[in-house]
Amino acid sequence: MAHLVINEEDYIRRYGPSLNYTPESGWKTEQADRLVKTHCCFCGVQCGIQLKVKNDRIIGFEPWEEFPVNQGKLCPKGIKRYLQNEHPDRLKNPLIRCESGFRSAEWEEAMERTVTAIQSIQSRYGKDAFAFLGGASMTNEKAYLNGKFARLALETSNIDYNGRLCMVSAGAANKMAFGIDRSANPWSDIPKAEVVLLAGTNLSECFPVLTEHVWKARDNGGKIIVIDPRMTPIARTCDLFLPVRPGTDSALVNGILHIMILEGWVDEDFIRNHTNGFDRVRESVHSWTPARTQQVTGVPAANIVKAAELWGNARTSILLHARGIEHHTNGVDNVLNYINLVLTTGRIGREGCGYGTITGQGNGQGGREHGQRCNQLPGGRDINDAKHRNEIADFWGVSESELPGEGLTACEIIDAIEDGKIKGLLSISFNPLVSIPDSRRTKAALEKLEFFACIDFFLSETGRHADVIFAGSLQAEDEGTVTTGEGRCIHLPNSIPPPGNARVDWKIICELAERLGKGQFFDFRKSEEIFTELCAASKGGPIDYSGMNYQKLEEDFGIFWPCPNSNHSGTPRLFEDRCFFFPDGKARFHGIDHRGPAEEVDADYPIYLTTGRVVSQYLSGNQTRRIGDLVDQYPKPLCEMHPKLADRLGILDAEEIRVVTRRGTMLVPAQIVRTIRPDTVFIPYHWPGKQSANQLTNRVLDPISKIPEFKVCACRLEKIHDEPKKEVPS
Ligand SMILES: Nc1nc2c(c(=O)[nH]1)N[C@H]1C(S)=C(S)[C@@H](COP(=O)(O)OP(=O)(O)OC[C@H]3O[C@@H](n4cnc5c(=O)[nH]c(N)nc54)[C@H](O)[C@@H]3O)O[C@H]1N2
Ligand SMILES: Nc1nc2c(c(=O)[nH]1)N[C@H]1C(S)=C(S)[C@@H](COP(=O)(O)OP(=O)(O)OC[C@H]3O[C@@H](n4cnc5c(=O)[nH]c(N)nc54)[C@H](O)[C@@H]3O)O[C@H]1N2
Ligand code: SF4
Ligand SMILES: [Mo]
Repeated sequence: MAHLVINEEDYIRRYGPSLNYTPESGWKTEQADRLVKTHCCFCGVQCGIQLKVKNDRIIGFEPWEEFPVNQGKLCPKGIKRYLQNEHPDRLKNPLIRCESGFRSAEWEEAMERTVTAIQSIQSRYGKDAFAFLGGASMTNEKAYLNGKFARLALETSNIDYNGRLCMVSAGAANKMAFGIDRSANPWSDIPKAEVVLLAGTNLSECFPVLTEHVWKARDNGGKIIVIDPRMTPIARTCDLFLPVRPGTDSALVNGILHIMILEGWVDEDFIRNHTNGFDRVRESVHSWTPARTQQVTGVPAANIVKAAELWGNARTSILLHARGIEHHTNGVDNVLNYINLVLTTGRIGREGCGYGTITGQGNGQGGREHGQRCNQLPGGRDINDAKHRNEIADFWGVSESELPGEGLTACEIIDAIEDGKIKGLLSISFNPLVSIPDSRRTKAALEKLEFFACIDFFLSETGRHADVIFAGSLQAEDEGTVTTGEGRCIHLPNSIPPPGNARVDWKIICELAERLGKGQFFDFRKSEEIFTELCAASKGGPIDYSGMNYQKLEEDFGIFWPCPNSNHSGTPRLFEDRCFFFPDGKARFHGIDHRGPAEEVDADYPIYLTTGRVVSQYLSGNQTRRIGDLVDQYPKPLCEMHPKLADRLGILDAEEIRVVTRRGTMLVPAQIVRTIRPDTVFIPYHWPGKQSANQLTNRVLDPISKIPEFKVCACRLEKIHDEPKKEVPS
């Protein structure tokens, strides 16, 4: 295999000192047997990387410069990801709960226990009393298999996935506005845009490698607008920063649209010929004068006008957003309104012109496409649509009536467990105890389960509540595909086998299915066979992969869907023909009447709390909290606050304080920074137990997407040595 060789100086310049290098003894690289060209296991950018493998162990990495998205560059997590495989905590055997905690068990016993429990629970309480939770860190193959397993083997309607905490607001809004749920442009369009608008994304910490694409736009003379309550690293280099009050984006966008319409900075031809519903937008933005918008959003009126002017008059532009606008009870509205901004100027479907949802998890895009959502069948089909149901029932060789209907979403599944309606759970690639809001309730729910099994490679905080833990596979230990934030489906070769008695995830699922008497539907011998079936199942559906195969994916750094036949080379940029995915070909505007967050600040809880990420930690932290260098960069949660707020409350930098919400209390050191609104505090959420930000957050959901409101609730700050002013309501 051809690979890139770089010398040690280059290596150190790029990646910093290595464990294998000391100034005294020089470069001590273990000689690899092979280099595997693959991708990072973390975020949705899916940077290319080459893993160094020796004797079926991963011993390091080298850059993969040919992969166009990152051209060899990696962020701190990508650099350290290889340290997971050899980690001493790696689960190598199934575990079964016992009096003293957990004991190692044989696969036979773990399987038998699980199947007996599933059958017992379902015979006593009905099929839906056993639920399945999946995840979008897993490959497309596993996403497809999870959906098929829940519907045909468990026969439950209650399957959902951790993406429900993530990109579902965009998923819903994209479908409502464009008729298709995918970013419209490849990242290579970013540098070609005259204006790049970044809404609710801490791009440089969460998608570090994309920062360079944005900076290239600036090098080309482009202007960058950032909308965020915090002046994140990318905001520090932008041309216009709008420090929006948490939860008020849809008001802000109404204010910007108000000016654009007033000034005529709209593309009337595009609106007339290619869209519906603009009149409703005119109505809903009518009263959003700059003064009113400033009052609601906290953004100075002059800068609202400036944003309208920059966006309204650009010749090319890209709007990118992530969870900052989605993690709200009005998350779908927010995304729809930002899409209104794009459609109003007609700048979409051309080079350097468009829109994108930056997907979070490694397979944030593909994980939401192939049927592991409660309302979805393969190929992005709708489980409530009779035609779609018949297509998949025929494809699987079952009758339509055998397919369960729409089930509960992820947080609703946890609620139903708490209510005693769901009694058993199988979870893979999800750590809800850390990642779902109001963790006290999540814990109560997990303790109520009659039976809980999970599949993981590290014991997670949620896993500690399990009866059975199956030792599954890390990304490098399996083969498969993922679909990146661009809509590019890429192939991940198998780098090494799972260690010890650990097994490849999908084989665990297939064996459970067989033991449940449904083996005929799960007769897969390699992941490629699952992909072939997934592609065939998607044929004719809204998300069509049917022209793809592993070889084709390898040949051209992946393929962008739709790819509806074997001669098709994929679709990097959507809507080039000005045709949207509705019968009339027109995109849809949605007039948005701004709704505030579910919990407003008041006298008792006067400060906004928002939560999110830091660069060196990943999600619930179950993977990155085990990697020393990443822990050193940011070892524990801190509560970011503005000096004005700190002064008012007499709080010093690094002083431990108490953050109180209606859900719970957290002790956390203050971090005093000038880069946050004075009415807002920020806590990253990557830690469990008493360090978990989700002790504080509010489990209220967007009515359409059912995403929780992670990005805003009301809190108060207390000095620990002061007496608390009030009892925390229980
Ligand atoms: N280092 C790191 N990278 C990651 C991840 C990780 O855990 N760690 N996770 C991956 C995943 S799954 C995801 S989903 C993405 C998330 O990527 P991002 O969405 O970029 O990250 P977050 O920190 O969740 O939130 C982004 C920003 O939203 C802002 N924000 C809060 N409230 C509002 C609001 O009301 N309006 C606006 N406009 N902004 C607001 C916050 O201040 C924050 O800077 O990152 C991916 N990449
Ligand atoms: N307060 C607050 N909470 C949040 C957010 C926020 O911004 N604020 N963000 C939300 C978002 S956007 C997200 S995406 C969620 C994420 O929340 P989770 O999905 O719960 O977080 P992960 O850390 O990815 O948990 C996945 C678990 O699966 C395991 N795992 C990972 N990959 C695989 C695999 O391929 N196979 C198997 N078998 N196991 C695997 C990991 O070891 C880990 O234990 O958190 C949400 N929670
Ligand atoms: S930017 Fe994302 S995909 Fe790239 S190295 Fe970092 S975590 Fe991995
Ligand atoms: Mo996410």
